[in-house]
Order: sequence, then C-alpha cells, then structure tokens
Amino acid sequence: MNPTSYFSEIAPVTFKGPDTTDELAYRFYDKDRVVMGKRMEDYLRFAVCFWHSFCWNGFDVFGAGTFNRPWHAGANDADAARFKRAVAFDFFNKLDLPFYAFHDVDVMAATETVGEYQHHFAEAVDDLERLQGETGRKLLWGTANLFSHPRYAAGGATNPNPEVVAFGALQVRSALEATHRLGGSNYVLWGGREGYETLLNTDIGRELDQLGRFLSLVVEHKHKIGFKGTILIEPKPHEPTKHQYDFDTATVFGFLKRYGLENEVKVNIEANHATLARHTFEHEIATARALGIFGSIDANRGDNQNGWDTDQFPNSVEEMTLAMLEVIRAGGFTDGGFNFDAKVRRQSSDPVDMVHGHVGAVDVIARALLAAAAIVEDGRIDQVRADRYAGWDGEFGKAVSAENSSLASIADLAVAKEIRPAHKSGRQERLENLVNRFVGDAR
Ligand code: XUL
Ligand code: CO
Repeated sequence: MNPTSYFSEIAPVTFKGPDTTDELAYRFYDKDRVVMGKRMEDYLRFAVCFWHSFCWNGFDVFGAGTFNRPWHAGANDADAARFKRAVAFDFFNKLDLPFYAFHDVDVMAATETVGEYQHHFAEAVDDLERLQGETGRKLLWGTANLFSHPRYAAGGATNPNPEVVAFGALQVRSALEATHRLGGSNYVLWGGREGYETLLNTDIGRELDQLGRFLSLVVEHKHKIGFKGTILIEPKPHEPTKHQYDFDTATVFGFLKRYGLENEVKVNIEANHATLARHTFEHEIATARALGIFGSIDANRGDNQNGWDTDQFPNSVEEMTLAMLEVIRAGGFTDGGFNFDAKVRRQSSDPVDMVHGHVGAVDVIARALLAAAAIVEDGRIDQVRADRYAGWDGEFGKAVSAENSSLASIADLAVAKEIRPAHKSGRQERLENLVNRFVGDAR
C-alpha cells in the first residue's frame, strides 16, 4: 500500500466559516485571521502527536487492537516505521497544522540493544528531516520514551539499576540532539515511570536526587550542543505509577528550586493530568504563570466519571475558554503550543475518525481563543478582578506592603486606624454569566 493512500478519501481540511455544513472543515480556525495581535496559526501553534494517532493500535488492558492500520500489520521494523512516518506527514498536510511531536520510539523500528537503537534512530531522524523539508511541517517538541520498554518498569532516571539510567541517558541524549537538529522548539521530559508503587522498596530521597541530577545533566547537555529551545517537564500525579514525582505544577516548581533549575526548565501542562491531580486545567496554567514556568500545553480532556488519563479530544468551548484566558494572561506562547496529546476512542477505527477528532479540537480551541480575546478586550472581568485588589494601591495598602513594615507595625497600624474591614462581593455569578455570553457569541 502507498502511504499517501491511507487518507486518500479525505480532502484537505480548510477554513469554511461558522455557517458551513461541511463536518470536515474548520469553522473557527482561520489560520491567517489576526487575534490578540497574531495570526491564529502563530498564536495557537497546533501540533499533532505521533504516539496516539500513529503508534497506538487500539489495544486496551482487556483487548487487542481494533484499528487495523496497515503499518501495524507485521513487525515494527524499519519498513513499517518508514511507512508510518510517511502516513503521519500526509495527515499533518491534510489538516494543515504547522507542528508535530514525537518520542524516539514512536518513529523508529523496535530495538533491543544500544547498537540497534543508535542505528534505527539515526535512520528515522534522517527521514524526518527529509519529510519536514518536503512538507514545511515543523517540530514542536521531541522526547524520549523511558517508560514502555520492560527495562524501565522501575523507572528511568530514578531506576535503582545504574545500567538502566545509562540506557536512558543514551535515549535522552539522542532525542535531545535529534530535536536540536530538526529545529524543534522544545524538548519534553514526562516522568513516565519516575515514581513508585510501594515505599517498602523505595528510597524517595535517593530517587529525587537521581532525578535532579539527571535533569541537571540534560540542561548541561542542551547548552553544550547549543540547543536554544525550552526544556519542559510535564507534570502528572499518577498513572502509570501509583505516585509520580512530577505530581503537578507546584510540586515541579519545588523540585526545580531544590536542584537550582527554576530558570532553566518550564512546564508542559496537560489538561487531563491537571484533572487527575484534582486541579482545573486553568489552575495549572495560572500557577505556572504565577511561578514563571509556563511553557506549553498538551491539549486533551478526561472524563468526569472516572479517574483515568482518557486523553480524549477537547470538546468544550466553555472549559477551553477559561484555560485560554490564562494563556492570554501568561502572554501566550513563546516556544510552546497546543499539542494534541489525544486519541480517538477504541471503537473509532476508521481514518476519518482521526480527522473528526482533530478538526473538532482545533475548532474548540480556536473558538475559545476568540471568546477569551473578546473577554480581555471587553475588560469587565479583568476590571472586577483589579477592583478586588484596589485597596493595595491606597495609602493603607501601601503602608501594609511597605518593605520596612513588620508584623508588629501592621498590627499597630490596625489599632491606630481603628479599622473595621467590611466584606465586598466577589461577583462570581456575574463573572460566570459574562464568560457564557462571550462563549456563545464567539465567531
Ligand atoms: C502521558 C503523556 C505523554 C507525554 C509525553 O500521560 O501525556 O504522552 O505527553 O511523553
Ligand atoms: Co502529554
């Protein structure tokens, strides 16, 4: 089979406006439309991921693959990997999205030894470079998979066996150098199996030190090879391990501070990981902004009825608008973007299902950008927020926050002024109504 025939039934996806009846056209993602001072394509920086769309064959813990993709028919050898890469780039072209993302093992033949790994990965990277040149598609980020192979069952950088850590170093060095060569904007480290199942066999302090050292070495190597992109950690609280060290944004920040890396590393925030940590997606973005480590986003959603990383495509404009408001408040992306770390359901087995998934998600995010931009331009919501803190701009607030104030001086001031603080409404319902109004009107 010719790789380009896999999606041959599908016409290139283009913008046709909100009123189109074409289900495989963009209704809101108009890549050249300028929003918040940038073309939509440049603001949103969409990426398609290799792993969910081209590597997963639909298997789950109870059953075998359902997708019957032709490149999964035999062994995952060099021919199958080449086929998969060609199909993937054809898909990126059909969707006309600017970026993609991959793990080393996503794009190469399956290997066991260090020699095979080096040989097959080098071949894959040469081919990716050629495909990028031919299509103009770019790399949002690269990463190394230190969680699927059985050698990583007890972790990558935190593994009790130094030989496993060294194999991980080989993969991360290779993937980081490949990302640099392919002009990638970021390099991601998701903790994978960096965590534990039971404390009975785990030395937390030692494992955190191993992780801190490993990350320091990654940062050192980035500078050594002259990679100018951003190094990102992707927080996740659990799954696959019971407890993962990169639990959430705040935990990652504490970890970075401890190892002196807070100015070197930012976070890649995934919507479904935020909800697994019992935070909202927008909470994680707002926290990253407040701590100065907002980097990029893995766009997806979970399911309210269960606690799994279901990685569904985002489909609520309202939820995405709340997240987008925080992205705008963070000043938008520099190196980051919206990577679709999302997969179609196991029963959605046709090529067209992959297109429905991406087209819908692109439009949800594009429409959320329009809604959030309208909210910011309208200014009422930000005004309510600013008014809540207005007291700090007055004489009393300045005295309380003055650098030379102390607990005692503030207490004395309260007594001297005979203050009687009164509660003021937080206006939550009005704010929520305003959001809905802008969500409904966005087009
Ligand atoms: C796993 C996950 C990964 C990372 C990259 O939950 O999100 O796909 O994004 O390793
Ligand atoms: Co992710």
